[in-house]
Amino acid sequence: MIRLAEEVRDALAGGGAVVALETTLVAHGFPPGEGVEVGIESERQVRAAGAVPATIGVLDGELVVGLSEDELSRFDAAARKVGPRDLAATAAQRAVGATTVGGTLAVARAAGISWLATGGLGGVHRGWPDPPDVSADLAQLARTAALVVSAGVKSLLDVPATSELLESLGVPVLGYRVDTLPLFYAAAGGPPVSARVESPYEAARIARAHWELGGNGLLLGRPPDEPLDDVEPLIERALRAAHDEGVSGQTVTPFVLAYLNRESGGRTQRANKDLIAQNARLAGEIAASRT
Ligand code: PSU
Ligand code: MN
Repeated sequence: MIRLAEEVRDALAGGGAVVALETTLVAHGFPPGEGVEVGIESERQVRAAGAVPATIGVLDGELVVGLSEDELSRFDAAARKVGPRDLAATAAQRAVGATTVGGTLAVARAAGISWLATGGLGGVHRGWPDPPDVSADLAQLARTAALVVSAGVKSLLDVPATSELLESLGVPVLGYRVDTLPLFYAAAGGPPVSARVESPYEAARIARAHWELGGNGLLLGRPPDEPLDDVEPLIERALRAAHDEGVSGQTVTPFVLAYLNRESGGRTQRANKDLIAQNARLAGEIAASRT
């Protein structure tokens, strides 16, 4: 059921550096057509760092590890959003499945990939327990020995609550040259990280030590190079609009992202694209660093 691209298989067999990339952001994170470009740029960044990208998604009945450009272009808004629980059904039903971080981690683990890059991790929604929505990304990270590089968690979530839950689950939250978890668009103001790292090499060393101890997932928060520090009021307005218009569940994130993009004159979307590329680059550097 799992199909590895030849390049990925060869790299893994040679003990080489491979970085898993998700497809939910490709299919559902950007306006039609633009997500694929973001996915391709992430792959380029991983390569520039000296590692091999493995973009993961469900296609034609298979869990594909290392989608080709043609295959990637089939991930549009019609794709299912696939978390860990959805992988088997999506493959068996031969649907196109865009994997979340959680879904991607589950496949990466089966393929033997230890590094993953994304924009923002899922987590605890604001207002919990109403809605009682906690992303499956967290539980999957807690049971997968992999390091995820992100700009923190999705902008619309409750970041302190997510950070507390990660602590309960025993997931180290590292900060890349910062002492607090980045807030996606914004760099400062988040909860403290459990350890600060100064280099890709140090991040890789900590991850391997954690795995040697039987630990599983780690999160590494990398603040965007050009943070937007004034979007929080806009996020609150977007969430109120979603609530007022009865938008809930899986459709909240696309609604909020589109709202932010429109109201910020495109600034949030540019920032989102940039930080995804920066995270991919860093994940590539960590994967390629020899420890
Ligand atoms: N961050 C974004 N946009 C997204 C996501 C994260 O800015 O679309 C995706 C990621 O794939 C993440 C997923 O794994 O949302 C989490 O979704 P949920 O909260 O439904 O588990
Ligand atoms: Mn959710």
